[in-house]
Amino acid sequence: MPQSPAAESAPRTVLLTGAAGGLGTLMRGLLPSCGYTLRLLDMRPVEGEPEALTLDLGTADSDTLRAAVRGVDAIIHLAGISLESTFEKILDANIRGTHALYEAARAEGVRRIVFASSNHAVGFTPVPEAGAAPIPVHTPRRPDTFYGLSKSFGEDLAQLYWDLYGIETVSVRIGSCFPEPTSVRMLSIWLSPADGARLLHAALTAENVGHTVVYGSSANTRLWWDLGSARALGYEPRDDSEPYAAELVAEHGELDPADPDQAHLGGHFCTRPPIWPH
Ligand code: 15L
Repeated sequence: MPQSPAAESAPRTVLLTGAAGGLGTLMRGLLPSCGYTLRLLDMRPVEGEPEALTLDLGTADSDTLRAAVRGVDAIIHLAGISLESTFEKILDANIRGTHALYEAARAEGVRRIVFASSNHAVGFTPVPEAGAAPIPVHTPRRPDTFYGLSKSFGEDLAQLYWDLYGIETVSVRIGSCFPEPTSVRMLSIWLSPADGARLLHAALTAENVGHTVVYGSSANTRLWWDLGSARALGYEPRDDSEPYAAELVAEHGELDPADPDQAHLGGHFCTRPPIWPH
């Protein structure tokens, strides 16, 4: 079985796809302090980063993609449509794009990828009742959108490239990574940006991950899912959404499991998903 690189050869130069997006912008600000040199890539120009690569993973030719990944120690793959869209657009950006990136990684010998999966890969999972066990990572996948379906595909692709080629992936089912939680649902799935960087760092440096699926959130008091597989990578979250709870609950009320907008992990993605604007 292929082995992870030893700690002394832990990734240092990392390709960050989706660098111009919301999460990419937060992470490119934070990851250099963990010791990484980032190569930035996005289909749009990255503000203030003239050396960033501008290319569309879904349509770029294989030589261009190979050149983009050549020489990096690892890839953090955030690029793609991050809300709901038509199946055709999701197919190009998220499914073809992710496949093309893995092919380039295989061809260039990149051994570790951190894949931005999403809670929407399991979005139709019912919200756990108070006192119930947290949702495990091996819960059946129940995508809530074509977007969630593409994340489910990405997790399977990662498993295939591990089994076939020994390329390791940590698939991170990210909750809501924003500077602050802005809804009562987010109190359960919030990933503070600082914890996000800690989790990506753990996913890049843990040894022998094979293909590991983790949930991506802070240590929230109202957490819905099991962070065990993330902690096993060495992730130690330091933040908790609870200080934001009183104000959000006063404004919106507690979640109502009888409300179809609030009954599942994916929240309103299950009923009226936000549409990707581009
Ligand atoms: C996601 O996967 C989206 O990319 C992000 O924008 C949030 O909406 C998040 O899920 C969420 O569930 O809050």
